[in-house]
Amino acid sequence: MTRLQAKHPGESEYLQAVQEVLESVEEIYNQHPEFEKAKIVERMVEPDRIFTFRVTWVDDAGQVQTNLAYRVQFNSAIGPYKGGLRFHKAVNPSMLKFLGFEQTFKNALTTLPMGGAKGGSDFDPVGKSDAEIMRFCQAFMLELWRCIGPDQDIPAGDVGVGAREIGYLNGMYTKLARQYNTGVLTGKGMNWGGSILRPEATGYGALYFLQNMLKRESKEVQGHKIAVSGFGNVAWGACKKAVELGAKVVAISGPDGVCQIPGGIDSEMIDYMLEMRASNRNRVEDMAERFPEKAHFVAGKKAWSVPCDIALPCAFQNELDAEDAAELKANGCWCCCEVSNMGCQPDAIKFFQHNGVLFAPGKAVNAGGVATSGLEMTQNANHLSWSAQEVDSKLHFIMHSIHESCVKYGTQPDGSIDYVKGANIAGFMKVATAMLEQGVI
Ligand code: 2IT
Repeated sequence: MTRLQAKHPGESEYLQAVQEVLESVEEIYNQHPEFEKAKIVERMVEPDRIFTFRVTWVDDAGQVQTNLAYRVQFNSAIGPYKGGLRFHKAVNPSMLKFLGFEQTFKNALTTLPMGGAKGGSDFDPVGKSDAEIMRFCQAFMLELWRCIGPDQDIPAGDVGVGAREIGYLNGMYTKLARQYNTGVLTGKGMNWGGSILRPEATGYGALYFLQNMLKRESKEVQGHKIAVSGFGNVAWGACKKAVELGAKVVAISGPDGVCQIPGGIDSEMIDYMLEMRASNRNRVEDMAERFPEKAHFVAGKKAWSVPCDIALPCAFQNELDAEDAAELKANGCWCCCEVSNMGCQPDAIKFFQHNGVLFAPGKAVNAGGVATSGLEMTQNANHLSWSAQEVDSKLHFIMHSIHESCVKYGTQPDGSIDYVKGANIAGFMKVATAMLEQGVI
């Protein structure tokens, strides 16, 4: 780790992600001298390559704007590079390296043949018009298109990149490549190669994983109070499925504060989350203004301040710290299912694990999103169009398999499951074995 720190100065998020995995796999790694001999860890912690490019575009005021953009192709031992694009003002190489590293393990857990990648830009969508979003996406694709392809690297959405952005990106790709290639991006619209249920899949998959966790404890989702952070695509899908399963979502939060919803979120409010995301205003207070009789806004507070049974971080990395974890526990929370990538800080995870709060990490919980991207790729390659029931039953199966993998590798001597360890070891074993079998490259 010390050598890695020296090689990646200041890349704290990336080092945080690597540290967690190395801690989890240390024991099993030491039992496999062939991994050590092939220097699997030293190779696995470095991305295969990173493309860096400038994106220049013109805003609505006629001003020329320049952003930085990247594609981190992390690991392709088990399949073509696959992972989302993030548009957010804080995007930098360290963030995309941590996300690409996590993606490699997550994709390995899905049971599907996909390698790991991540990309994006420090472009800030907040306050941008639709026309500005389109011009930025087009300028971004002008560079990215040479790095991607259906058997090479298949990007998708992430924070700040949803169905609208994938549309603009795909339009420009088609124009540049002079061929309609359905398999180059996932998260496409339903009329042009997209998979039914892809928009919902990350949130739905998270709730299916939660169901598997609770079943082991002879509990169920129904009747419990859930606090959710965020109001983007992932939070939206999680709320939809939580309500369908009979839970009560009592809080959603944003960068400006939290909306308390004592009666539980309803379908009208869930639909409104999509408008909030599309508006690029990035404020959760809009929900309380639109539904004053149902939601109450508290400025500067997180969702974790609202008493609940289950916490679902669905927004951004490191969004839940040790203090939040203690407040949740003190208010009666007994389960935290991390939906955002690396949503909980290491101290918060330790607190949950040492205080009897069930915890599962993002790379297991949120893998339903990329798994359904994989299902979209299969449909594209075979000119198929599966029904919602078909996709949903495959998603159920995949989330169940991921849970089984966590149980296989994460069962502790006392019978409890360390989901962090389980997910990391399961992902690691698959990628490490594939790397070993394919030689030193
Ligand atoms: O973090 C993730 O898994 C995603 N943003 C989805 C990636 C994908 O390729 O669907």
